[in-house]
Amino acid sequence: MPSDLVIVANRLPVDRVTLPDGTPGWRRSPGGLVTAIEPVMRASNGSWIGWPGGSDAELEPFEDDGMHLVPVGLAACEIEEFYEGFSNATLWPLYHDLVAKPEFHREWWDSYVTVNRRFAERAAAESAEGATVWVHDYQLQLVPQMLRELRPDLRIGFYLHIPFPPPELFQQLPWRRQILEGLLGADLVGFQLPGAAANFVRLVRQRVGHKTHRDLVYLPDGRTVRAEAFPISIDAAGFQELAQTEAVTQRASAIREALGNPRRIFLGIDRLDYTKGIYARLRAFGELIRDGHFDVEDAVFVQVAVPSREQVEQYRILRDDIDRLVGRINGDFGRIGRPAISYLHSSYPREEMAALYRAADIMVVTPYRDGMNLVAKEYVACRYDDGGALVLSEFAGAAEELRQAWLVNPYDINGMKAALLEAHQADEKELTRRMKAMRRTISQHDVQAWADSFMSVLSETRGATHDKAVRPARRA
Ligand code: GDG
Repeated sequence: MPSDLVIVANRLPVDRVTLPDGTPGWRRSPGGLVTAIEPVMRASNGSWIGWPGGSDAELEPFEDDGMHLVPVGLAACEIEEFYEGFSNATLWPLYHDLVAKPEFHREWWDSYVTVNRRFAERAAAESAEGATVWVHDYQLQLVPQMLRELRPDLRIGFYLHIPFPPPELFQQLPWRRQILEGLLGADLVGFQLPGAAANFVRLVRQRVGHKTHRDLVYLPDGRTVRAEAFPISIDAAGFQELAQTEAVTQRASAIREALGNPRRIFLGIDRLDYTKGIYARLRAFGELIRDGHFDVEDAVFVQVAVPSREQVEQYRILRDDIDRLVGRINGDFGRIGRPAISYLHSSYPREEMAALYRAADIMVVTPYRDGMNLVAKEYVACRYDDGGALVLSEFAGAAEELRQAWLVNPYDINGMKAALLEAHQADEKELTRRMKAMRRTISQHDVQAWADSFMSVLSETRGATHDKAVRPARRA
């Protein structure tokens, strides 16, 4: 049955897996997008279109835990060219300040176009007359325009979860104009931060030649597109509730016990990604031990690195680099039963994440560039005791809201060392003051508020037109 609300995202909120008895089944997949959208979907009975992972033959739509899920298949060569290639080795580094060098390949682009078209066609088929379609993220930037051509009756929103780069960087992309035009198929284009929305509007003016005013773009066909920031958040109450359960409380003490009850536990939890600054933060911690500021008897760093994009070369190189660094730091400073860094290359259930947040005294989040960073917000949500410290990169979107964190520049190792030390030495009064303020922010701006505000602006934006006589701006 066609739906009135359709979510289109690269991934379904479940992964195709082989169960222990050998039969195929589904497992919840981790990741920011899933964490953010799930509660919204449940509340509105919609459909979710996405890739189930793997390259199985086309799967039929199915119901899972109250959600109507519509799988879109990818062939093995599309996983390589569309997903690992154009999405994760071209767009991902380009949109994250060139932290790694983006690769430009024409075959990858062709595959990106093909797969975007498949998603658009699927969305067109699933949508009821006048339905709202919400397209997500950098893998699907052509879908809004393709979908609008197929179904002009739809209300289309697009949300970018990662940063949108300044024109100076975006202009490197050989297909810059096609991407901008793809996004302009939406009625509303949402970003994490106002700066990203401003970058987009400026590029549209310069590169496509449309007239713009503040956050509005005036198209020659009379349509108006709005570009606006909607900083994403988490299910703050849900996290707090989980953190308060007996099981999580006990597990948090068991973790501290297993680590030898050190005076201070530092924690990092990230997908193993070169944008997250894992290497630099571990180096800073290692140097603090070397310089005699910490002793492995009273401080330990727990780093969870969730396996990610393991087929992409840059990610394999990063994994090797971190393995070597951790080995060296533990070899130099660890003692029997007391490693300086407890390094875990694995993913964990939500309960274990909450227990780690509860066990940690200092949460260290140091990306070189991050759209938002939900881990920082989850840590704050779990600190219902108003304790714990957050060390946060200025270059994470979350830094615009969590002003009371110890803000650091991850490129400045000495600055990072100073902040880690300060957070480590802060007294309880200082910790409480900062954490209380951050908790207030998170509880007021949770994921429900995020989704509600996007949806409400989208419903006002749809159908907005302007006088077609508006003259286009000068073409760059
Ligand atoms: C992108 C943007 C933006 C992680 N490991 C496990 C696990 N997770 C969950 C965390 C958190 C989410 O995944 C990670 O979100 P982040 O925001 O930290 O980072 P990205 O994956 O890079 O997300 C980012 C986000 O989209 C949302 O718009 O904030 O900037 O890059 O929720 O808890 N969850 C479980 N086990 C794990 O091992 N259960």
